[in-house]
Amino acid sequence: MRSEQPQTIHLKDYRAPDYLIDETHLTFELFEDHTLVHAQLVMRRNPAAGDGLPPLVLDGQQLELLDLHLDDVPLAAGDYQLTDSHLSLQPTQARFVIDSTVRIHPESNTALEGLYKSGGMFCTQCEAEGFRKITFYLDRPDVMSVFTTTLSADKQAYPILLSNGNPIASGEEEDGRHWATWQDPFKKPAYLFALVAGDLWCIEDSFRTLSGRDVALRIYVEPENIGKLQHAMDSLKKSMKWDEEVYGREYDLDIFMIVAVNDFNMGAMENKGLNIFNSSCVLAHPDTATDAAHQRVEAVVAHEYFHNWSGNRVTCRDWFQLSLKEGFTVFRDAEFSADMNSRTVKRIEDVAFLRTHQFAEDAGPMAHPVRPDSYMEISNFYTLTIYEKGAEVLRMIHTLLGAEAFRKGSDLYFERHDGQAVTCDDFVQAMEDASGQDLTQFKRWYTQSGTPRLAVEDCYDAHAKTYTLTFRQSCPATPGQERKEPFVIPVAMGLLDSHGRELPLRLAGEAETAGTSRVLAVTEAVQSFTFVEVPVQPLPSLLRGFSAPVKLHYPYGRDQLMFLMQHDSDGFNRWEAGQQLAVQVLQALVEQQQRGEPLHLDGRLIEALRAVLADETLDQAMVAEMLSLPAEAYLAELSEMADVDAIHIAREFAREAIARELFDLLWARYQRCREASRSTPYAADAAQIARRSLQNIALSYLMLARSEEALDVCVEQFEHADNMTERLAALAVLVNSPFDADKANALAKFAEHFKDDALVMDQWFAVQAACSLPGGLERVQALMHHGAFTLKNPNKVRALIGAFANQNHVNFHRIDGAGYRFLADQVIALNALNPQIASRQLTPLTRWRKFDQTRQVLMRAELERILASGELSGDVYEVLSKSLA
Ligand code: 0A1
Ligand code: ZN
Repeated sequence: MRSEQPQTIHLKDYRAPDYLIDETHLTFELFEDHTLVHAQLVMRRNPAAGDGLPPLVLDGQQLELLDLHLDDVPLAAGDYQLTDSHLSLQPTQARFVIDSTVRIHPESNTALEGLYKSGGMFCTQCEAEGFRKITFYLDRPDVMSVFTTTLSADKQAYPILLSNGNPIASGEEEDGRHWATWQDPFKKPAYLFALVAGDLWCIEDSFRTLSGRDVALRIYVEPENIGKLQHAMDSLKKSMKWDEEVYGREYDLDIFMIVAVNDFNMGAMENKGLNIFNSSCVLAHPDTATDAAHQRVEAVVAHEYFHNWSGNRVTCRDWFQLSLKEGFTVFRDAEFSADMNSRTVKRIEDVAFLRTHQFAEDAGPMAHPVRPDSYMEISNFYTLTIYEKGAEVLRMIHTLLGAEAFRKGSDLYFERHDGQAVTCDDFVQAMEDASGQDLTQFKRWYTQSGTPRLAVEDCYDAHAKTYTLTFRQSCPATPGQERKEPFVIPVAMGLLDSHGRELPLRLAGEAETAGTSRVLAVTEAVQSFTFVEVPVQPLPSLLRGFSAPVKLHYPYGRDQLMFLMQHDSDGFNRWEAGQQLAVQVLQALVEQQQRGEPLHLDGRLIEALRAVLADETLDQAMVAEMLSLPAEAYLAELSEMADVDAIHIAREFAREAIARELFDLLWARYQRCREASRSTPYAADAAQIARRSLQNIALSYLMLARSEEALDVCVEQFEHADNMTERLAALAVLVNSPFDADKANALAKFAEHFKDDALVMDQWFAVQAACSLPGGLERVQALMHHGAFTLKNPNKVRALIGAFANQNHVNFHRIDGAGYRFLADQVIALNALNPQIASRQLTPLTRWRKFDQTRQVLMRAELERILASGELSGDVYEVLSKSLA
């Protein structure tokens, strides 16, 4: 909790640390009602930080100091200063050893930061600044040390004792306790420290690296989940191989461990050699996890594994550089997933997510650059901008340099900076040095916030056979940044003739044509590109593969979009044309609704989808993506002022029309998919995942017919599916249907069957929380009292409160403000338990500027009420103060 106003920390104030820690020796004595931590720090003056011996200021919070020695001499109260965040003392020599003993209370740590208990096990979360809640330390990523860790605990309750690196010794004590010592040979910052103690089982495998070393792989869980680990293990081995093949990166320790814990603030954490995962990102079994969950496990296992190089071997100098490791690692895991699954579908999913959520962040009060200039609470900066936009920045470098030069750049980066804590500038420098390209202007992507807008006009000169594209870029003002300089925007593009054939591309002044798809680098505020020898008026396909995170505006007509849907050689842009067509049609419906007119749907949307459904040659996953209308949240993001009710009505109207007009086609495809499901055993492979996604979206349309025959197939799928993907989809469709008795029956059966599986119950909560039928808030309030719900488990909070506030727009934005009041109450309660989770749940309220006057007033009032509610954490305070500014 905050005892004084939180301070803003600025990048410009960065200074190298005064002291370094060469060795860190830790001893943990774990007990049920407290833990003793002894730390021996072998320190020296940092030669790079100047002369003299400044005071040593160690970070430390919520620590009860029991004992302190400097070079074996006990220090008395007058020899040091202690505040609630620091311990200061005066060294007398350039080299010295500090010994401290503190008492901490993991058993009552509900913030899940530092050392805490999740169920019956001890575990840690130290990124970003959790280590200071474990012991007094220089808790900053540019202080890297070699760690040796000894843990001792009751042997029966905690038979497994783990930490980073390799096990080097273990033994028993007389009183039923035992101990183990681990040593990590690699220097690391404190945020990568981890320990685990518990009654855990593991599965074991091994991987032979490219240089022929055998690495032991272990995944630990509580015994009841031992049968749900194979998918994570397979994903880990694929990741290790991929990183060798694509980036030349070999694993470096003899053992790699993953531990699954139930209470975790984020997805997972890349602690050196000992990754700790939210169980939702490790456990996967066809009976209990959907295809999407399987894919998430694969992606998160890869992400954390890839951090071993992009994050651990080369780490961040300071937390302003967070995207150095996160943007790069998200880019790496996205490419891995693209290689393991369908590349186009992966890109569609990522872009839909980015445009809906990151663009909204960029347009809101918490907007910040990929490399922020300041923050109050670093936990608030694990954002979509740092992660997802950061990955887009890396993707653009990849696009501009080409795969080969990019690989040279990453090799140079890893080689040059191995064992160091560096900056985003160092990364870009390596890319420049390896490629010979100047990225000075490109670096504005790191420093300027906001989503650029790119407007495009074209002109065909039939006489001269030239075609000119003119780009105009601009970027809206964001907090602290009124004016922006032009970005470097790579625009991948092609030109289509009236038969849908791709035209060869040659720019004026070029000697030869350069294929039929190429990248234009837009660098000026206004810039034209003229193509020569263009035989006919072409239709441009722009921003292929979403080559830059911008809002593109080209005045496509609906017929042109239908044409691109059919003919564009770029799969992503075929989908994008369909989305733009749907957006245009839905926006027209929203306007009709706002004017009080009867709704009239442009039949071209139906015809376009009919063609998609009828085309048996298309990948089923693509068909499913193309049948999915843009989400309400995306339509809201695109609006100047979001009319949640009109958007919901318009979108439902369109879905019902599609269901009615295309019923027979949907029915036929559904039946064939379901039949294939019944006759083939489940596998989480790309072909089956594609089939199930088509089947499930078809089912959701069929049920809009509200007919008995649709209900029958839905209930059949719910009852007889042999996997969670089909079962949960059927449940979700039932929950959103008017068949109250079947719905209640299905919900009750599901809960009875899965009541002991926390992750499945999360799905059960989320499906109900997201249901847009009237009465949503009351249903959520009732579920808060369900025996399986607790505010102390972040997954439960996300499943019920998060799903309601983020996915259930009509109910959350109820015009009487009750949804807002509910969320504010939960944030106030969470603030006292878990500030990081409290602050994250606040996000929907921070977007108040998007809504009408009545809602704005109601939302602001709730933000003000939280602000006035008492002792606020720095996390919540920062978000509130920026949102109300
Ligand atoms: N580095 C992790 C994310 C992470 C960040 C903070 C955490 O606790 C506050 C936990 C995990 C990743 O990128 O996966
Ligand atoms: Zn990460």
